[in-house]
Amino acid sequence: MALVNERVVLCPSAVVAMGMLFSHAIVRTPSLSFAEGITTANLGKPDVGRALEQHAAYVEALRGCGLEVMSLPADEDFPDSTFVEDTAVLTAKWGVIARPGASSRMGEILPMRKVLETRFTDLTAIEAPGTLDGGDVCEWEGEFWVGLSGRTNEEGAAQFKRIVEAHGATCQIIDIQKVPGLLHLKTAVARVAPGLMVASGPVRLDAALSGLEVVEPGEGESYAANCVRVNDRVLVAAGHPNLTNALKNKGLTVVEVEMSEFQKMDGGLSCLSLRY
Ligand code: CIR
Repeated sequence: MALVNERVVLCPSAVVAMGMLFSHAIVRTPSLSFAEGITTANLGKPDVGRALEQHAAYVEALRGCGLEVMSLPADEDFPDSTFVEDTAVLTAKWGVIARPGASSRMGEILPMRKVLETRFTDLTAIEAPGTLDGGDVCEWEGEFWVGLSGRTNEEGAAQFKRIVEAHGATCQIIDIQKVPGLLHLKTAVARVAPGLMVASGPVRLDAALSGLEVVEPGEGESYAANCVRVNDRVLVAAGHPNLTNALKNKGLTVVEVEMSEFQKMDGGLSCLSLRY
C-alpha cells in the first residue's frame, strides 16, 4: 500500500481482494472548443466554464470512491476529447484501443494510446475497417456486452469479441442500430451490482440481458440510465430522483453529479472517465 496525497492507494490485487471494482481513472479536462463537438441533443450550447466546474466535481466524486485520478490536459484540437471513455476499454490487466466511429474523433486515439502504453503492457487495437467506441461496451467482472451502433460497426464488434474471448472473458453483441436516439449501448444500459442492471427503452428487453434484474429509470429520466458503479458507490446524473431512489432502495449508495453541460453534447456520465 502506498500513501499518495494523503489518500490510500491500493495495489490491484488488494483491490480485487476487497471486492472493489476500480483503483484508477483517467479523465481529460474539457477544451475551450468543447461546444464545437458533435451533438444531436438540441439543448443549446454548453457553457464551457460550467462544464469545467462540473468536470472538476466529477473528478472529486471519483476520488471520493477511492480512485487515483490521472487528469490529462485539455486538447483544443478535439472538442469531444473530454469523453475519454470512447477511446479505449480497460480492465485491471489489459485494454483495447478503440477506433471511433466518428471521423472527427479519430485523432483522440494516438494521444490516449501513448498514455495507456505507460500503464498497460497488454493492449490490443481495433483495426480498420472496424470501428468501436468505448461507450458501446458494458462490462461486469469478465462479462462484456458490446453495442452494434451508429459508431461501432460489425467488424469492430467482432474484433472486440475475439479480443475479449482471447482473455477468457465472455462477450455478447447487442444490436441497437434501430433504437431511435441511442448513441451508444451505455446510453441506455449500466451494470450497477451483481445481477442488477439499469436499462431504459427497448434494450432492456434484449435477450442478452435475460437473467438480470433490470431497474428502469423513471418517466423522463432515460438520460440517467448512463450511470456508473464505482466501488461502493453509484454515480448518477443529478436531477433524476426516481432512479436515484430506486437504486437506494436496492441498498446502493448513490452520489449525484451535475451533468447538464455534457448532456448538451450527447455525453453521459460514464463517458467522462476510463476506469480500471
Ligand atoms: C460524440 O458524439 O461523440 C460526443 N459528443 C459524445 C460522446 C459521448 N460518449 C459516450 O456516451 N460514451
